[in-house]
Parts: sequence; structure tokens; C-alpha cells
Amino acid sequence: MTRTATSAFMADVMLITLDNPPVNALSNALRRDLHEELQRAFEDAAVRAIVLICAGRTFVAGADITEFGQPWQRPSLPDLCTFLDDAPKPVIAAIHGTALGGGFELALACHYRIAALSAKVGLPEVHLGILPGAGGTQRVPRIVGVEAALEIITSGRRIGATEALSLGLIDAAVGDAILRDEAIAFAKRVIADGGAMPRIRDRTVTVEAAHARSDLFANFRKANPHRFKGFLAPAAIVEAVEAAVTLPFDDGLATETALFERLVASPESAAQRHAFFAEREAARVPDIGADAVPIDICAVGVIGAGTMGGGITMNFLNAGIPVTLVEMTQEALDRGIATIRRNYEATAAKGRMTTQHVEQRMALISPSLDLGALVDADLLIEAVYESMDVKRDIFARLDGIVKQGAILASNTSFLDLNRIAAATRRPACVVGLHFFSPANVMRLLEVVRGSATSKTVIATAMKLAKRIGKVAVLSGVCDGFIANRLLAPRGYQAEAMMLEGTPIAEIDRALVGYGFAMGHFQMMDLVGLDVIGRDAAKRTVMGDLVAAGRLGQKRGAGYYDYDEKRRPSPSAVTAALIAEVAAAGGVAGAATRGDEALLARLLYPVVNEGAKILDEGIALRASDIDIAAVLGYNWPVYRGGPLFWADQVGLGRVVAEMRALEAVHGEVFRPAPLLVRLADEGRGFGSLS
Ligand code: 3H9
Repeated sequence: MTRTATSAFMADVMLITLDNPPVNALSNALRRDLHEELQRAFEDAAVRAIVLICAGRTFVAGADITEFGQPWQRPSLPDLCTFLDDAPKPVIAAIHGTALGGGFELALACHYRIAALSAKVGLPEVHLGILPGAGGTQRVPRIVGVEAALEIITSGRRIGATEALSLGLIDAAVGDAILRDEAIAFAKRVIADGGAMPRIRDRTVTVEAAHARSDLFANFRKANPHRFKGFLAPAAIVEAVEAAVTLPFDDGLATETALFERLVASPESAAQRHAFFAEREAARVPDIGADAVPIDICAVGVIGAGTMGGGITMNFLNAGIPVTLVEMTQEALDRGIATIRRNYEATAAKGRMTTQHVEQRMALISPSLDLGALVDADLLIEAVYESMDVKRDIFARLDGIVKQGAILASNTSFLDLNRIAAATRRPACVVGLHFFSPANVMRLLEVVRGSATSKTVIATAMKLAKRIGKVAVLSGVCDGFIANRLLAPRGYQAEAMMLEGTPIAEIDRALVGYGFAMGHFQMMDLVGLDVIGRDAAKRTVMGDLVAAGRLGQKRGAGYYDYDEKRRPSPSAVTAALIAEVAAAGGVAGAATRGDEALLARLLYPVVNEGAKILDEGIALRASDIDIAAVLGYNWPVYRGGPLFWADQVGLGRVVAEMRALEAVHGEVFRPAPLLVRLADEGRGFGSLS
């Protein structure tokens, strides 16, 4: 067996090194080894203090998530922390990289924490639908107070060493290169000073102070509705922290454990863990190995300074990569640059960046009216109007200008990438980089692989995505690629049901109840009805709304009426238009009622489209489709994405209900062959990976 914890003795101090690549997750084996090493050090009379340190790129990144769902093996992580609480000699955690979740909880159970200046600590369990289950909810409030603890644990944010020091979460921060030596020196000082062993569990000041403030927890729940909606973990975190205030430490721990066990077994947590791994899996492209060496991207050109082009540009500026931004007119260029500046200044006004950072980023933009200015760029991204002719013209011109080996990317959201590539003499260098709006915020990046796109180009795009903070999902060429194609049927069904007489507010309410931030019609109103492409060939409600000047929220009227606070209410004008359009189109049918029936109508076609996308090889794997929906369309992460959700519903039931819908509404509900096959075999999409 490879040992994952080893010890070295340095005159009075035992250095225990955890080594479990890639992130030192506390697996069953590592916990067992660590327990043995600690036991040995506790029993060895020559050892007077212990330093816990990690090999590799980081301190412990948490419990091993891959082992969740299996029976816990002893010692559990809480056992280990209790073992440290009872330690007969001082234990010092030496933190580099990230000490997260159970990793940070392990450090909090030590007597002292010393960290490298670049290190970060945090309790991100909430993002996995669970809570810190190894004492985090009991120890952190004892250090930082209840309000700060609630904020830290329900946000799951990472805290840099300097802030952690000021909050008292660590005891010292030192230069990265000297962490090990400083930790040993720290241990020797502790020994010299008498070997004090302060335990966080014994601190009472902050929790006693909270006793008198009984409204604290209710206020926190009320002030943070966005953290609670649909998620189970945040409410459980509040309950656990409340236990830290009202109960003795060990009873508080027991409450935390019970809540942890309940959360870890919930479908919400299973879905969030699925999303965690899906995000990482998406980066892997099976036929691209080490032989495809990514190109270094040092300079980027963006063509088009509109909303998309501007947002795309910001991604690179944020990563310190210079961008040449090209537009056709000075006015459009000035407007684009001004919007970027305004966005940064708004961030600075919220205190999330300094004015110096704003200027540093703005200085990385070179504005130009000339495509010729792109001659030295390593990557060109076209973000102009969605017209095949316009795009082909730009690509043909770029082909004559840009250097050999440069990557030519289109941000098209539905056009045929192969036709765009064919306008150049270097189709191997052409790729789709489909950003989602707002492009500086949304984390999904669809990397579209044309029939000629080279492996080097795909490898570069996948690597670059990570560098600019995006999650890349590889897509083949088809109308709408993965995310837009996947979600389009939801919109068709919403509109069909509207014409059949289902009130739009009921349709939207069902989607919001499922977990979407807003319903279909609310979203249309937000984007602006004039912005969304309309089917000019037939009369539509949207077309009529636009003709009536009801362009959406920005005009105070769209599908809904809006008050001055932009709160929607049903509109009699819209209702009349819907009735007229339905009558003109001869739409028959009864209104669909009840959330379950509405969701089957709205979401099963999405599942079906996902099955087709997978079967056609447009997506590499089912989890890529899920993560595209979660990150591109805000599909509620605690549902795991459409295919994960369908697996939880059961594909047999999905197919049976779709067949019933097919009998009434026709072919659009015919289950895809892959869906039928999996259902017949009693399997789910998850069994395909
Ligand atoms: C917990 O601790 C519960 C306790 O409170 C209570 C217990 C009772 N386990 O992200 P990367 C894998 S819950 C297993 O690409 P980076 C990851 O899948 C945990 N595997 O690297 C990937 O595998 P692969 C609380 C893990 O440098 C590889 O490591 N902790 C775990 O961009 C590299 O990951 C967290 O939620 C894990 N805990 O980022 C922290 N973590 O190579 C989760 C990672 O096969 N982790 N892997 O694709 C992270 O946030 C990031 O991984 C980290 C590194 C920042 C550490």
C-alpha cells in the first residue's frame, strides 16, 4: 500500500505530511493513515509538537467526494477532529493552496494554523448541497461570531490568508516559500512557551454574545432569500450554527452530524455533486491527448464591440490578456469601450475591484477600425450580427490578414460553422466559441468543433476556457449547438400552451417552482421582445406585442405589465392578443393545468432533445448536456440538469408520459430512440458514462 501520510522528526517536532494527489482529499485510506501517524506521534515521548502539512499543490481540499454515498469507514472525519481535540501535544496545521471543507475543518481542530500568504481557506460544502460535517458549523462561529459564520458558511466563499488572519481563522501568514520552515519554527516557539494547546471548542465568548439576540437567525433567513430558494443546505447550516449557540459543543456537533447525514442523502446534494464532477469531466476530450499541444494565447482580437463582443473582451482583460477590439464605425467602437468601462466602474463602485484595476484592464484594450490591426493576434473572435454572408465575408478577409497558425473563432449561436470555415483557406484553424450573454458573467463556453477543426485548436480552446474562468463544453455542429437547441422545445411548448389558453403566469409559476430564476415569458420580457428573432412568416403573439410597442420590461409592458419596481402583473392587452392570435391560427385544445402537467409539457421535450443531441454525437456525454443547461440556462443546479433529473424521475415514467402526450399533441412528444432504449433496459443516462 502506498502510504498517504508520512512523518519526519525534526528535533522535538514531528512533521506529518499528507500526500494524496491531486488535492489531498481525505479519503478513507488517508484518514486511516493520518490517524496512525498521529497516534504514533502522541505516544512518542520524544515528540513535543506536531506539524501537519501537505505535499503537492494544496492542503487538504476536503473530504473525498467520490466516497459519498458509501458507508463511512472509521475513523470518520469527525472522529479525527475529536482525536485532535483530545491531543496530548500541540498540533499545528501548515496550509498552502486551498484548505477547503473537511480540510479546513481538520485545520480548525488543530491548536494552531499557519498559512502561506497565497493560501485560501473556506467551507464550500453548500455548493455540494451539504454542510460542513466535521465541526465547521460549531468552530467557525466560536472564532468569527455568528453573523460572520453564517455569511462564510452559506456563501461557501474562499477567504484569502490576509483576511483569514484578520478574522482569526488562522494564527499566522508567511511567505509561500518559507511555510514549512516557519511552521516548524512556530511549533518550537509553542514548545518553548510551555506547549499551550488552545482549542476552538473551548471558546465561548462569541456564542454567549449571540444568546441575547434571538432574532439573529430569523433575520439572516429573511435577508438572504436568494441563498435559500430551492436549496436545502443553507437552512440546515443556519440550524447547525444556531445549535452552536444554544447547545454545548458536543451536542452541537451531534446536531451538525444529523443534519449532514440528512443532506448527503438528499437528491439535491446528489444533483449538486453530479454538477461538480460534470463540470470537471467536460474538459476531457477523449481523442485529444498530450500530442495536441495547445497554442499560447498572448493576444486576442475581437471583431464587434456590441453587447456580446464587449462581454467577450472583458473575459480576456480580466485574465490579463490584451485585446484588439475592432468595429466598423468610430461611434460603435466608442460606445462599446464606454460600456466596458461602465461595467468595470460599476464593479468598482460595489467595492469588488479598485479603480487602479479598472484602469489596468482598460489599458489592455487597443481599439481599432481596421481589421489589419489584428495581424499579430493569436486568437480572433468574431462577434458580429448573425448573418452567414456577413460572417463568411469577415472570415475570408481575416484569412488574408492574420498570421499563420492564428485561431479563427466565431461566436455564432446557431449558424453552420463548417460553411463559415469554408470561406477560409485554413478550416483546420476555425472553431466556434459560443459565449452566453452576459458573456463576462455566464460560465458556459461552447467550443464548437467543425469537421476540419484541428486537435491543437480544440486543445487550445479547452485550456483557454479554464484560464478565463469558463467551463468549456465541446459541441458538434448543429442548429443551436447544445444549450440553445436543448432549451428551444421548452419555449415552443410554453407558447403552444399559451395559445391553448393556459395563462402565461401559470406557466411561468411552474418553471419558477421547479427552480428556474424566472419563467419563460418573464425571461422574454427581460431580454426584450424586439431583440428576440421572430418568425416573420406567421402571426405571433410576440410580433403583435412588438407592433403594439410592448417590448418588455424596458418599456414597462411586454407579455406582462410592469410597475415602477418592475414587478409583473397579468395584462388584459396581452390576454386579448393571445386570444386573437389563437383564433386566427385556428388553435384548438384545452388549457393545461397543474404544475406537474405543465412541467411534463415544458421539460420532457428538453430531455428528449438531450437524448437526440447525445445520440447524434453532438455532445460527448450526458453530463455535458446537463452542465450546459445548468451554466448556460440557469437550470437549477439542485436538479442536476435535464438528463440527471430525468434519471431521478425514472426514464420509464418519462417515456410513458411522453407517449400519453404524443397521443394528444402529436409527434413533438415522440420519445427519442435512445430514451426508449434506456427506458426499456431499465437504465438511465447516468449509466452511459
Ligand atoms: C467535505 O469536505 C465534507 C466535510 O465537511 C464533512 C465530511 C464528514 N474529493 O477542481 P480541479 C478532484 S465536502 C474528491 O480540476 P483545481 C476533481 O474532481 C468537500 N475529488 O482542480 C479533479 O479530478 P479529475 C469540500 C476531488 O486546481 C481533481 O481533483 N471541498 C475533490 O481547478 C482536480 O480538481 C470542496 O468542495 C474532493 N474533495 O481546483 C472542494 N476536490 O482530475 C472541492 C477535487 O479526475 N474542490 N477533486 O477531474 C475544489 O474546489 C477544487 O478541486 C480545488 C482545486 C480548488 C481544490
